[in-house]
Formats: sequence, C-alpha cells, structure tokens
Amino acid sequence: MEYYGDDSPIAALATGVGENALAVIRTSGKNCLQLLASVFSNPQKLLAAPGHSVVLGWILSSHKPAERIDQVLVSVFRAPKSFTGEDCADVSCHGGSATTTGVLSSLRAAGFRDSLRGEFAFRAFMNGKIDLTRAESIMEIVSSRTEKSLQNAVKRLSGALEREIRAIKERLVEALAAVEIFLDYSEDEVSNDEDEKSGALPKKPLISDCLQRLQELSASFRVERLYQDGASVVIAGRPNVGKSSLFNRLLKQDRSIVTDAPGATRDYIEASIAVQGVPIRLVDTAGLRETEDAVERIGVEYARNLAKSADALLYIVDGEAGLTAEDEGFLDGVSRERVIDPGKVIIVFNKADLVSERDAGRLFVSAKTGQGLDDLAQAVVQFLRVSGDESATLVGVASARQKDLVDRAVDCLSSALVLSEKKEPLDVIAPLVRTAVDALGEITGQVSTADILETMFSKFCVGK
Ligand SMILES: Nc1nc2c(ncn2[C@@H]2O[C@H](COP(=O)(O)OP(=O)(O)OP(=O)(O)O)[C@@H](O)[C@H]2O)c(=O)[nH]1
Ligand SMILES: [Mg+2]
Repeated sequence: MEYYGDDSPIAALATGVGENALAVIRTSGKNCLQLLASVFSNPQKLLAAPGHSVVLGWILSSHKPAERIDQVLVSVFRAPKSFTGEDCADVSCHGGSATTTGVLSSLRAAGFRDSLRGEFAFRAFMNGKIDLTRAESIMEIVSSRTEKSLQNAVKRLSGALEREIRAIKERLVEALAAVEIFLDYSEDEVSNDEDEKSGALPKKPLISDCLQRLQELSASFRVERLYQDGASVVIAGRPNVGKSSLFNRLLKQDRSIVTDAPGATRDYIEASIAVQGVPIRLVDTAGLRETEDAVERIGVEYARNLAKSADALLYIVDGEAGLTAEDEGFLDGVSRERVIDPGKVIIVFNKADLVSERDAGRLFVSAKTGQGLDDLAQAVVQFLRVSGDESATLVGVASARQKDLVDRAVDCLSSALVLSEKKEPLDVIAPLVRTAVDALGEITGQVSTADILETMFSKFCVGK
C-alpha cells in the first residue's frame, strides 16, 4: 500500500467535469487547512474556522502577484470529525473547466497532490470511520438507478450489513472458542454436556444457525444485483398483437410505431424503465413471421437473438384471437429446442378490452386501456426475483467481493458440519470454522491484506 498508505495532503475534483453551476474540490490530509489558507484570500479566518463551518473567500493563484481565481465557499471539517478522520475542506467553486483547473493547480502549487481513486474512502476506512461494507455502499449509492437500489445501499451505508456480519461472526467466534477449549483440555475437565463428552462438535446448533443465515445472505446477492444492475426484458410475439403498444404503455411515451398493419416494427427499439424499483432495459422487437422483406427478415432475426439473451421474455399473444398455431409453434419450439430458456417466458394475453370471457390462469392486459398492467409489472418483478423473499433478508450482500467471502464461510461451515457428522476429529474441523471467521472479518475489513484493499479502493472514482 505504498501509494495509499500516507496522510499527505490530497485534492480532487469530486463533481463531474463540464459546465455546471458549482463544482466541489475535496481536500484532506496533513496540514490541509494551512496549505489551503496559503492560497486563500482570508487565511486568518480560514485557520480560525471551527469544524463544520463555512468560510467565504477567493482562491488565489500561487504565483506573485497573486490573482483571484474564483470566489469559493470552503466547508471546514476538523479531525477526527470528518469523512476521512483527518482535517478536510470541501472547496465549492463555480463549475467551469477553467475555474476547477485553476483552483486545482493553485492547490497543487500549495502542496496538495492529486488523490488516487478511492483515496478519501480508503483513509476513512484506515481511520476507523467506516468499515468495508460501508465503503462499498458509497459506490453503490452513486451508481443507484432507482429509489429501491438507493434505499438498499443506504441501509448498508448506515451499517446494517456490517452489524449483521459482525453478529454472525461473534457467534462463530463463540463456537470456535468452545471447540478450541475442547481441543486444549480433556473432555471431562471442561464440560458436562453429553454431546461434548461424546466427542461431538461443541456448539453445533450455533454453527448451523450461522450457516443458515449466511446462506440467506448469499442468496440475497441475486436480488441486490437485480436492483443495482437491472434486467433486460424483451417483448416478442406475432405481428400486430400489440407489442409496440404495450412497449409505449410501459414507457408512458409513444416511442415505437403502432399501426394496424402487421410488420410495423422492423428494427428493435429499447428504453430504460423502472418496474417496482428494478431498472429494466425494455426491448420492443419485430413481429415473428416468415417474410420476403429483407429488412423485416433481419428484424425478425434480431428478435430471436434478443429473446435468447433476455432475462425475461414477454411473449405477447392477441387475446382476442387466443393462442394461434404460430404461437403454439413458437412456444413448442422453445420448450423443445431450449435455445431460449423456457423458464424465462411469460405469456401475456393482450387486447383484454376485446375479450369478454377470460381464462382465469392467464395474464390478460390491455395496452389500449392499461388494464392488467399492474399485474404484469408484479409478474415480471416476481419472476426476476424468483424466490427472493425480501422480508427474510432485511439487508443483503451487494458486491461480488462480499458474496465470495460469504460463500467461502458457507463452504467451510458446511464442510465442518459434514465432518462432524462423520465423527471426524475436532482438530480437522476447527480450522474450517476459523477460516469462516476470517472470511467474515474480511468482509468488514477487520481482517484485510494490503492487496485486497488496493483492489477494492482502486475501483472507486477519484474524489471518493
Ligand atoms: N383493442 C386493442 N387494440 C390494441 C391493443 N394493443 C394494440 N392494439 C392495436 O393493435 C394494432 C397493432 O398494434 P402494434 O402495437 O403495432 O402491434 P405490434 O405487435 O407491435 O405489431 P408489429 O410491430 O407489426 O409486430 C394497432 O392497431 C393497435 O392499436 C389493445 O390492448 N386493445
Ligand atoms: Mg411493433
């Protein structure tokens, strides 16, 4: 960690580049406020400013005679009550590229160096302000696309995952301690427990409980990723069944051309929507049919390929006509050839407004009137989440790093329990429990190695 390891003064543009009303340049580190004061129009005021206060003034150029670069507001934070735990200042200047470049070069001349990716968050971690799950949640918050994914990330920022992992870890440490005491002393000295006397794994129920909770956390990853990354949902079906009408309805915008002539859509059209908090890439495709038209044929080919790679396929049927021979042909082909996973097809009967008698087991909607669309949204989200029962997991794991470590712990504890069933000696089982404990420590950062930290923080943006 030769790069990240020091407390030298660092600065970075924390906001986007380009023309904006404001921009924030973040600074932190040793002598941060003194260095900033050396290029500030009112140094005494800045140096005297208490933490959590704001000072108005000008950033000056470093060369003499000093010129005013921009009028700024400096938010002062004093160690340890700051994001990084060091003295920090956020300089809010005007958001043009000339101002930000000017302010940054002045700060460099004053003694700041450019921060590395994630260096602010890294320092916050090193100074005990946040654990690794909270550090990762900062990235998740920035990249959240829906309110729901933001809420989940905020839960992690406020430490819900950290507390959960620590609680499991504490219980495992308790189990491990019991196992180790057992290994260190003879059985009769330490316990009256019948199980333990017979050489069985001490605290086995505790270990099983932890294993179950960790398995739930591991399963939560799929749902968390769904809210973060979203899913692709492709609309396909015969021509004229109302695919584009439904697409427009879901989008609440007339994007795709709708006509009563079949073959209206020839290319594919995509748009982003949020369905119950899940970001969805929705794709409208050309109606599936044999055609002489070269362009349409390519469109149909696209439709088939998109259907293959989709997370969910909405196969639209004309509700008035019912399932036609072509529909049956397509759906039979899916279950026979399995080029498209049959499990991801949701059959939707459109034009419900024209149908008086409806089969109860079928999902009826009307792109024209909007009826049944809530049920459709519900079906899609439920389908994408599969068995992910949210109430069971109040907080989930969100990064692949967290998931891998939870899985490592799960593997170790499962093996430990299997070995104990086989009456294997405790000195074979104990190291497995210890590895599980270490994996959990690694999730929050209690146990961490330099390269793990560097890999993680270098994925952050500069200024984080
Ligand atoms: N009554 C009624 N008509 C609908 C409904 N949805 C679509 N239509 C009509 O059906 C016709 C075809 O609609 P489109 O949305 O273009 O159908 P499509 O499946 O995209 O057709 P292609 O692009 O040719 O494959 C249009 O005249 C729509 O107005 C519906 O729910 N009820
Ligand atoms: Mg269409």
